[in-house]
Amino acid sequence: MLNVIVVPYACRGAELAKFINEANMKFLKQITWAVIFGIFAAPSVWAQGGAHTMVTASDLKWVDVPSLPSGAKLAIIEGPLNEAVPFTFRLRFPADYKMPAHWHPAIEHVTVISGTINMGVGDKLEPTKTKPLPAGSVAIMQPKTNHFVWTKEEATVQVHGVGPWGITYVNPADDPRKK
Ligand SMILES: [Cu+2]
Repeated sequence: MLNVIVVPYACRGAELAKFINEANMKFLKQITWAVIFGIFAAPSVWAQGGAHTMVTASDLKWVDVPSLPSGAKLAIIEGPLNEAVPFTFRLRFPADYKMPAHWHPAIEHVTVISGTINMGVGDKLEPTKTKPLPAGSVAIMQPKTNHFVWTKEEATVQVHGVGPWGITYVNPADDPRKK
């Protein structure tokens, strides 16, 4: 996590202390966010506060996702995910990946960028009850709707919506954060 503090010109004494304090608060907020979502390296490409943002694929910072079964990678484009603001992120699933039934507190818009994912609705992952979604496909899941995903090949999806975001597994035993 890179935290660059730029000290403004002619800023000294109490002002400097206040400035550093504010920078620290911001840093602490980032850490809190990282702990909540179990992400330990905050990407530096976040778009915040309505700034015009242009991100190329090579700008993305891929990190592990402790809230998902191991093997998936996440890259945040816009956030933070735990606030009531628009968010955009990408998830990359390896081949033969299984994401057990789960739900989200906000609408989930999924756009398949590459590969094919297989998605279904229900309380339990059933590979025969899914629809293949190849690159270019879109899925829109309503809040608290149980759904599941599996892959045969590596696939990347982009997820966007309005936070706060989260994931709850139908069967708590499936939650890797509790293992
Ligand atoms: Cu989901």
